[in-house]
Amino acid sequence: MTGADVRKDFPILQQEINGHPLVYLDNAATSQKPRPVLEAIQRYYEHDNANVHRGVHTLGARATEAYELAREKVARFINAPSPEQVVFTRGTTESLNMIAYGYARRVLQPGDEIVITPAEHHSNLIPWQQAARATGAQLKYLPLQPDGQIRLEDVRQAVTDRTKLVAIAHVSNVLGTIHPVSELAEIAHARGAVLVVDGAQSVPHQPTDVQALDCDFLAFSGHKMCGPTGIGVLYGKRHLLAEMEPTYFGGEMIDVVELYESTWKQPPWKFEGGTPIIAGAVGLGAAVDYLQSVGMENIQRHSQALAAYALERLAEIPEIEVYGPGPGVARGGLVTFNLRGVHAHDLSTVLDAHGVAIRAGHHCCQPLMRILGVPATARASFYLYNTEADIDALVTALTTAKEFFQHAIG
Ligand code: 7TS
Repeated sequence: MTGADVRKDFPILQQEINGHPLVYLDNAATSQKPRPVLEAIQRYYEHDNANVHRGVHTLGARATEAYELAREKVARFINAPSPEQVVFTRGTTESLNMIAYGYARRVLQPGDEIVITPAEHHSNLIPWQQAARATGAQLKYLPLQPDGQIRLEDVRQAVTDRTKLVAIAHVSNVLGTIHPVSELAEIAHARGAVLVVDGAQSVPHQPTDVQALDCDFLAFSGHKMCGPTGIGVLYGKRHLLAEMEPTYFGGEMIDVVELYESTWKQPPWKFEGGTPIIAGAVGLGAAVDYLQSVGMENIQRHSQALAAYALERLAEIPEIEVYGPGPGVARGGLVTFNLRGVHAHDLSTVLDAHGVAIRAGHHCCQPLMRILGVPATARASFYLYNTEADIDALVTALTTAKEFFQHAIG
């Protein structure tokens, strides 16, 4: 049950934009929210709202229960060994920064190495740049194949006894490349390094099993998986979370506070200083329920089938250049491209006039844009409620845009 069957659950999709039915193809930036998620948030505020872990009153107990239930749901969703290994954060960016501050800066020594790829989202690149600067460690970039894939032999060569961290996106937000996380974990662990996985584009789209992947940390955002903005997750192996320092200090996260020193709660609570994102967690819990009711395997199959169909249809327009893995290679549910001679921003403006929402720009991946040799690209990204008809609408709008920009294309 995907595509047209679930579309009715998303009120925002039932509207026209510029006189055309909305075709929302910007899901890699953020997904839309189904009614059960919207209702869960509303219900929480209407019936249970209170601060958590404090008041000894009924609402406080209900809010705490709802918050911790959401943690259990997320833990099951990624097959974490225990809910205590799920830290609620504001999103992927915050999760990665927390690892960089609380873990990486503690373990990195001058001369140590952090292995990453040049295709990382800035959120999985700048925190490591900063950690390297602060500690005297160095960033080491894996070479990319022309379609954005990495080769395991290059990884084996790059990861040495000096490597403390390997950080990589499971699925690239620009190229859709899927990286072999469990193989990377094996290579990293053989050298005593820790594997950080940016799951922003993978967790929403495919079944995730952190134990099978054997990643040490996993970061992802609720808003890309039908949940609200402002809530995300940091999963970590138990001993690493125990070793990691909190980034924020204050209420909620302490055990005993003395005048000159304090001690912290156990993970995950020591990382959740201040009033946590309670309604956000409740919304994310409802999103997890919703996605599981559709089935993550179904969602994965659906997004990948739409990406394959999009590749096929875009190939009908010879002036369009597509980036990333070619047909027949597994990729995430997105397609990145350019119309020759036309800036992606101009292209997306014309598409918007036809009700088609795509993302244009550098997608927070400036180093990758330099490798591709372009200032920007257009990107259509799919989710469970998209249909082949959405892609047909995209292609029709692109054909119109091509005529509109004929002078530039030449
Ligand atoms: N990592 C990847 C791979 C991403 O795609 C994104 C967001 C992030 C990290 C950061 O997530 P946040 O929720 O903390 O912002 N990517 C995109 C995108 O491709 N277009 O808009 C946001």
